[in-house]
Amino acid sequence: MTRIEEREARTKWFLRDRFGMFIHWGLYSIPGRGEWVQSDEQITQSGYETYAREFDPVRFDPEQWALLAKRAGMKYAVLTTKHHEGFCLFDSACTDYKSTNSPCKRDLVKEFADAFRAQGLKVGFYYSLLDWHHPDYPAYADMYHPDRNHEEYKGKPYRFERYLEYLYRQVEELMTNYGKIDLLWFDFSYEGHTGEDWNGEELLRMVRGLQPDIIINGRLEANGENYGSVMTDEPTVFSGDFACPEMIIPPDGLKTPSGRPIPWEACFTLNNNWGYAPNDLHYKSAGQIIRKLVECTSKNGNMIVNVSPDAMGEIPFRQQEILEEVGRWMRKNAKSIYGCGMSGLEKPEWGRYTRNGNKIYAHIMEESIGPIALPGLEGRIKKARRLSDGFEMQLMTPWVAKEFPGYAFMNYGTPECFSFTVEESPDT
Ligand code: JFZ
Repeated sequence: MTRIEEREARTKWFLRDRFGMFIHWGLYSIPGRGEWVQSDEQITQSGYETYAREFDPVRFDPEQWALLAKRAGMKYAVLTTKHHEGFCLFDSACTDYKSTNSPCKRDLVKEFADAFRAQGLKVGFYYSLLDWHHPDYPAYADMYHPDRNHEEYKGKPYRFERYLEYLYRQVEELMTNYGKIDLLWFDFSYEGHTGEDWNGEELLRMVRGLQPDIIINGRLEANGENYGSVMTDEPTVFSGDFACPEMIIPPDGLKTPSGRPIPWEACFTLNNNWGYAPNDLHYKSAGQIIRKLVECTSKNGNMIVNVSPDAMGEIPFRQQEILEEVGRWMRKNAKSIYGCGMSGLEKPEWGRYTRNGNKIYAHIMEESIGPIALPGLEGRIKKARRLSDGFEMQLMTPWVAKEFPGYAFMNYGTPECFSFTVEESPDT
C-alpha cells in the first residue's frame, strides 16, 4: 500500500464519525484569559508557576464530560495533555511540572482516556510542540517566550536536542501508558520549522510502532494557515493523516492535485477563546454550530468543537447548553452526518446537501414561503421524508415543474434548519 492508501484506510472511522470534542484545559484555566495568557501578558516563569502550586480541579468528573460529548452526538474527543505553557495533565516521569505533582494529585489524562473510552468515544491527545516552560525550548521569537524578554535570560544558552529528547519521551509515555489512543494532534510548526526539526521521522516511527492504528494530524510540519504536504499526492512521513484548518472551512473541501480527497478536520471555539475565559461571552448559537457541521460534512470534512473547562474541572454552563441543543438536533438528524459526505450535486440556494450512497439529505437553512426547487433532481426522487419525524414531503405537481426543466419541487414551509431524505434512483 502506498502512504496515501494507508492514510485512507486509517482515517475511515474518523471520516465516518465527522464530529468531535476539543478540550483545552491547563493552568491557564486559573487566570481565565485564554491559553496564550503567559505569552500575551509576558508573565514570568516563576509568576506562572504559582498556578501549578494551586491547581486543584476538585469537581473534575470525566464521565460527565464524556456523557456531554455523547449527548451532543460527538464520537471522539481530543484533550490538551500539554499545551504551550508546558504543564502536563499526565504523570510524566520527565518533569515535575505536572498535575500529579500539584494539589490535584491526579493523572487527568488517564482519567479522561478511561472515561471517554468507557462511553464508547474515541480518544485523542493534543500535544504542544511549543513548550514555554522547558529550559531547552528555543525562543519561538522573544515575543513568545516571556522569560527571554527579561534581561537575565537574554542570550542564555539552551540545547534544543535536550528538548527534542524530552518531547520524544513524553509522546512515548502518552503512547504507552494510556491504552489504545485513536488520534494524536500535534501543535504546531511555525516559520522555518519542518517535521525534521522535531526529529519527526523517529518520533512518528515510535508513535506508529506503539499505536499502529492511530491517526495523526499534519501540524508536525504545518499550522492553522498552511496544511503542508498532506495536500500532495505523495505525502512524506511528516504529512500526517489529516489537515486541520482553524476556524475556517475550506470553500471546496480539500483535494490532492490528482483529485483524491484529503481528510480534514476544522476546529472551532464556542466563544472566541480555546482556554477558559469567563468574560468572553461571544458565544456561537447551537444553530450556527449545526450549520457549520453540515457544511463540513457536505465538503467531506470533520468538525471538532472546543470546550474550555474551568479551574475546578467543570465545563462552563453556557457551553454545556449549546452542546445539549446541538445534541437534540443530532438525535433526530445524525443520519445526515455520520458516514455522509459530498453529494456531487450543485449547492442549492436554500441550504446544503449531504450524501450517503444513494441517499441524499437536503438541509434546508433558509426560510421559504413556497415550494423549494431542487436543481438537477427532476424525475429522480423516489420518495422524500423529513428526517426528524418521518413526515412525507410532497413533491410539487408536474404542471409547475414543467415550466422549469431539470428541477424537482417540494412543498415546504418551516423556517428552521432541518433535513429530509430523498432516495435517488440508482442510475445516478
Ligand atoms: C494553536 C494554539 O496556539 C492555540 O492555543 C490552540 O491550541 C489552537 C487549536 O492551535 O493555534 C494556532 C496555531 C497555528 C496557527 C493559528 C493558531 N496558525 O499558524 O495560523
